[in-house]
Amino acid sequence: MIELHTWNTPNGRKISVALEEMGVPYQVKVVDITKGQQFEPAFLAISPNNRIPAIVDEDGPGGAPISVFESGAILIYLAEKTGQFMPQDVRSRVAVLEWLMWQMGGFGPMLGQVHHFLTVNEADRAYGLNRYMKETRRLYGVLDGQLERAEFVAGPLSIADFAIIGWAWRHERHQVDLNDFPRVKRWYEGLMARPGVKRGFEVALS
Ligand SMILES: N[C@@H](CCC(=O)N[C@@H](CS)C(=O)NCC(=O)O)C(=O)O
Repeated sequence: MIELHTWNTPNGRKISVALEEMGVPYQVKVVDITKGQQFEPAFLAISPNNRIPAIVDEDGPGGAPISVFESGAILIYLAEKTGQFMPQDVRSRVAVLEWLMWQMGGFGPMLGQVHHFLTVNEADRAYGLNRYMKETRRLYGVLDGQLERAEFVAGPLSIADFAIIGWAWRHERHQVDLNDFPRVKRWYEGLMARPGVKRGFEVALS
């Protein structure tokens, strides 16, 4: 049984979606980041950067427990553990890692800045909101272009799709209309119709 330490956010949802799609049993351990629980010593012991998500796998390598923080590292760990959603051959694997890193470095941090600047008072908002909204739309355009060439982001369905959909799930919050990105819309609706993905978004994380 894997413990998933998390909260109801895009980064948290990536992992519940992956676990559901992989059919791995897990137990949710809620970390309420609105109450500062991410700073509690027991959580910092497994996630020293005080951010969700993190996992503890009692049955780690060699049968010994392992903890993993950073959602990208968790997705790679789970793919390697289960042999799912990450191809073995180097070319295909590189494509998955490229799009996973693209999400981790851009299609998440930049979208999160839009969420932030939408909450600040109007006097402080304009420069940041304009900058990050522009970058968010550029990233959606890059994704749309990739999905014109491939059914899923790296070819076959992979952990990169789970990482990206965690954030695309919040498109209304960062004020992106998916009708402006028709291939992203097709990909998004197709993934959201999958039973595993659905369960991953429905499971209670708070
Ligand atoms: N790069 C990290 C980012 C995780 C992250 O930003 N988590 C947020 C919620 S989505 C968090 O735990 N924030 C609490 C805090 O900053 O104190 C990952 O992908 O795991």
